Amino acid sequence: MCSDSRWRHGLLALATVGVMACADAEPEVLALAEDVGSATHDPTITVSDNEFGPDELVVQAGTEVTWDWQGGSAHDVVGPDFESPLQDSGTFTHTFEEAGTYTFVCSPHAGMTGTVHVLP
Ligand SMILES: [Cu+2]
Repeated sequence: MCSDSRWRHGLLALATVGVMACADAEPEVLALAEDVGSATHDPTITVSDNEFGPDELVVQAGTEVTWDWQGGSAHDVVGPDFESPLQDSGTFTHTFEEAGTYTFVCSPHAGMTGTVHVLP
């Protein structure tokens, strides 16, 4: 009886952690907001320890975005339909063909997130 209720409690705790992790860092494509501003002329995002700079970028559809590793630690870039290797130097590129707002994360670092707004 006692062990059965402990087991249930453990399961509930695991489920709660799972939900929180998803809400914090699940890459997704969102509808594009009206007022995201105009497209940048420099579609490059620096990957440093531990943030993306800038962490928000606006581009036209069809633009190739480059992530450029400058930090000393290993990071990756994981979006809804693209994923870089886990690396500590070099670059990664992805071309955004469809309008929308794309969130991306660094999978080892929970607070390391960024957004690309793609204009039609
Ligand atoms: Cu990272």
